[in-house]
Amino acid sequence: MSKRKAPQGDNPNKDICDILIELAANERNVNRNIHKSNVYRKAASILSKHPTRVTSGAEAKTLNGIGTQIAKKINEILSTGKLAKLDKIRASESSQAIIFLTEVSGIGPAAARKLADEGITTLDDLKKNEEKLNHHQKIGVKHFFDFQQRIPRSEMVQLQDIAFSHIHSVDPQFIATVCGSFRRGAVSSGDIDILLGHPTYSSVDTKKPPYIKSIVKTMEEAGFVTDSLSLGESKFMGVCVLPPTKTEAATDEGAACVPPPTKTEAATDEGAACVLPPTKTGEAKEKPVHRRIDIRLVPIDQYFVGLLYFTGSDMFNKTMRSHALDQGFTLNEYSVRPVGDTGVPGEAIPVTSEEEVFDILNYPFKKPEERNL
Ligand code: 8DG
Ligand code: CA
Ligand code: CA
Repeated sequence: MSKRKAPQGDNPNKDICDILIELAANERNVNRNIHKSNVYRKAASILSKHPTRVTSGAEAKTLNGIGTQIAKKINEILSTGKLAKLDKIRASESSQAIIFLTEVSGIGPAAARKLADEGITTLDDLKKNEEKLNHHQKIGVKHFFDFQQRIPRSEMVQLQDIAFSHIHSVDPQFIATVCGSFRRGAVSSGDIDILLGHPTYSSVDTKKPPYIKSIVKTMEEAGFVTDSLSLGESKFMGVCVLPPTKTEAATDEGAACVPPPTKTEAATDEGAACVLPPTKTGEAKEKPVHRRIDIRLVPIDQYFVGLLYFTGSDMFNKTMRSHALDQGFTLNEYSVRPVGDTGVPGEAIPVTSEEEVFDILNYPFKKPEERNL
């Protein structure tokens, strides 16, 4: 999951949600208690959709997904404006270091603790200790500030168009969908998630075709993909970037760089930032930001179950999986299968659309935009 989450819009309980999200990050990254982390995340997600300000823990507890412990914390926040538990976490240097380190792409909770124990706690420390980092983590450090920024939807559309043109230049028969938060209609996304299928590749084929490698090679040659984090037969994780615009290209050659449009002396000092000239709309343009890209190849008979899974949200997936179990089915990213009396899953049920999966599970169809749990 990408580490930057979308900002919440109008939310009368935003302060409480922010605290719960911080507690969730602490449980996941510092205590490595995924279950507790998910309990806090679910509570924050439910509360963020509540239309009015909650006035007590008891009121919050009437919402499905908020239990006694969280209700108590809500009472404390409402009466004191803060939470002692969180103040303690914030005061702990080692917790703060671990939480920061896990913001770097490729550094998980275990690696973060190890690095923090060795006294490596800042971005500078990471840069000075590159030999302790694996390839993915080095790229995470290199693009730290870029990866912190969410991708506006307009740029997602551009990235999608470029990615699809490369994919279809390899073979026009590929079926590709940008999933994740983009497919759920988000105004911004953490990364670009592409699901890929090909009509001639199905799960009966024992050998995986080298599609991903051919596509990534094409994207690298075009300068669209700049770094690879991992490249396998069914999954690529990497970095991509929009091509520079004409003025940016000129600047890169040192021709069109102008001083910042400000009259302060400091700004015209030697070494002051070089900004790109205003575009036609009058806005100064910045260099394109490097973005995380994931491409997953799935057999065509698993495409629609994969589409459902990779569209998410992960909270929605959890809800759907538990609903499936209630209905006597097991659902994952590969298949939907009936579970017999013995508890052993049967054969995958063939599906040719997302709607069919909802039908099988007797769950009212939700459009992607309705899956933002
Ligand atoms: P974002 O990138 O805008 O932050 O959000 P996202 O698109 O919803 O999240 P993502 O981390 O890029 O994951 C894409 C989808 O993959 C997600 O919506 C649902 C599915 N997914 C899960 N569980 C997990 C998981 O543990 N890790 C990842 N990477 N994906 C998961 O359901
Ligand atoms: Ca995503
Ligand atoms: Ca992703």
